[in-house]
Amino acid sequence: MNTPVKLAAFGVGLVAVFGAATGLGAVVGPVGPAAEESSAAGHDMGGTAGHDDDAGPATDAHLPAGLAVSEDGYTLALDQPTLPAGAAIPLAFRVLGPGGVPLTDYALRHDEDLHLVAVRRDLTGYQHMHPDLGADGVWRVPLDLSPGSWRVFADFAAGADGEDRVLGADLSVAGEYSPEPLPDPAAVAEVDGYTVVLDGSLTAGEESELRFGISRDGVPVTDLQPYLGAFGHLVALRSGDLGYLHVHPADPPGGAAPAPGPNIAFVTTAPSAGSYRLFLDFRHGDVVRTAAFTVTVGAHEEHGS
Ligand SMILES: [Cu+2]
Repeated sequence: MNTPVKLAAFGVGLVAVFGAATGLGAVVGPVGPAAEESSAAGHDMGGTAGHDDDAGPATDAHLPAGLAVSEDGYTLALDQPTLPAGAAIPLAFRVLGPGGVPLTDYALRHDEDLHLVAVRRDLTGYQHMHPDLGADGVWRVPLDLSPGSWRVFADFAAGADGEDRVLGADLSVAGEYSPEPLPDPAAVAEVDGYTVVLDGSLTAGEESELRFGISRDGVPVTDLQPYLGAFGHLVALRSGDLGYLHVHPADPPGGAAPAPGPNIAFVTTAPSAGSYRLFLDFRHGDVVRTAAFTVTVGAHEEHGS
């Protein structure tokens, strides 16, 4: 496993050196440790390119998405870095593509060109929205904002390369701010009379399945409505830096079609031990609701070999 990693790192160095003469240097980035870091952060290379390590378990984990405002030449540009508190406050932003041109060509992901997730940095106030794109490349969406420091994520794929990307930007909301502690880990969440029970656990660096069972007044819900091409949509954010995890619906056993409840399943890989907040969106009775859970991710255990 070490050889391809070293070759990749070597390749980056070569391009950077040769690129200086041809103008490619700016695209590749600086030479040296920073280049190694951006190479590891910017691509899903399945490992830690640029690190000369002994492949310990912790370094196998992918970095979460959403930690950067700019990546691979794509930049999330908020029209205003500060907004007032209130309900339905208009947020306007662009995704700038290579060359700084507002991106207007997107590849659909989960039925949408772009998913916008806004969350206060204390992991309250979560909103998963689908903004409208103007012909000028400006996305607009109303947000309910309380005072504090917010993180805004744009989850999208550009039509040009179809790569999934999540960019994150800070948004300050003026006003008196009372940060809330992260809720304790719990396997049960209540929302609008629905009870959602989480089964399964996450382990750092290992693909794990999470299952959610949805009931209402003690009766399992078996007529969930499709939402974003699935019966549920899950976003996981790491406490501490709001690293954003890609979570995918799990394939039902035996190739069966997913059932409209009461259970929905997802797979993801947590990049590290620590606390995460999970936000599960599901649609029932034409209303989308969000159940939130705090989970503790355990460290990867060494497998004997
Ligand atoms: Cu979405």
